Amino acid sequence: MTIYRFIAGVSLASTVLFASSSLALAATPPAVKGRILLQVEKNGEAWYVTPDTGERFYLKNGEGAYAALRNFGLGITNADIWKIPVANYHAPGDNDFTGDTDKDGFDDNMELALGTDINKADTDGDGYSDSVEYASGNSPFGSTKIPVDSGLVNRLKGKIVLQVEGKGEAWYINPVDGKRYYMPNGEVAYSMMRYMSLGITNANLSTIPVYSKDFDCGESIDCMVGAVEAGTPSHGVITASFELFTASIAGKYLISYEPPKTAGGTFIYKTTIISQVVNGISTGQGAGVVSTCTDTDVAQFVQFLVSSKVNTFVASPTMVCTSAEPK
Ligand SMILES: [Ca+2]
Ligand SMILES: [Ca+2]
Ligand SMILES: [Ca+2]
Repeated sequence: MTIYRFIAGVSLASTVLFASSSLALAATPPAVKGRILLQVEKNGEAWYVTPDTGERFYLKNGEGAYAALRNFGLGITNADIWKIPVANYHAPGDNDFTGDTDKDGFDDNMELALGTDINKADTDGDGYSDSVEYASGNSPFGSTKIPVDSGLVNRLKGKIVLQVEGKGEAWYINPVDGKRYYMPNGEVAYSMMRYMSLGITNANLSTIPVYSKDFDCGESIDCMVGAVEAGTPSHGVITASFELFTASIAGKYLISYEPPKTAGGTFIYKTTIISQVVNGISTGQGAGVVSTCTDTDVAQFVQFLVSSKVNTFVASPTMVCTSAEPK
């Protein structure tokens, strides 16, 4: 029995998809739905293609990947997830790698998610280690087989599932092998998804529509930056303190972004004050601005978002916006 254990040093995509640049695509081809694509002609940017609508979402980094897990994740019961084969994967660059205490071939992180004993190589004491049991389709908890449900696996291929009866553990169902890959956090998810990706040319990527529903970035500025760079409508919460003229301001703000509807069009961003203190006095909630920006180069807005992360808002000379207090 071979236990596959992917190790560090694996570089970018192995296969370039649609290498023929003359191929014109009318819609997202089924082969890329649920897959991760890597832009090999740029800097290896990674995109997740939604399995249902075939739209691509930009995975900027680990934070972006974590946001994707939360937004795209479907709840799954423990009874159902048990019917999906498990892949044994240790992601390159997994900084939270907690090792394999009992040396059974499964990292502790993975065992905690699976419910096997992290201190016992052979949880059920039948002579076969925990990872060997899963790899051979046997239960590590007793003398039964894992009841793989191929119909369920096929329905979930390319999807991200979250264990609603557990701690929200996230798994990606790889459409290539129909196995579930555990993603304990955004960094692991990001490196794992890149590892499993397909290379794609810029021309072919451009035929796949960008994710168009409002994307909830939570408190991740990196996620919001990624969404804005990609042209996905998005919102996120910024916590910042800054000086404006003679005022010291600290607050929590909801910021939303609507991309231009057409090339060269305007984009809109809105702020809503969740809480704000000016010179030590609370100004309450709700007030904010709606800005229609005539500069189509969203790089300026991205710069604003990035600067908010370190509380040094950069005023943009070229991002010209018409702002109004909301009614
Ligand atoms: Ca182990
Ligand atoms: Ca074990
Ligand atoms: Ca066993």
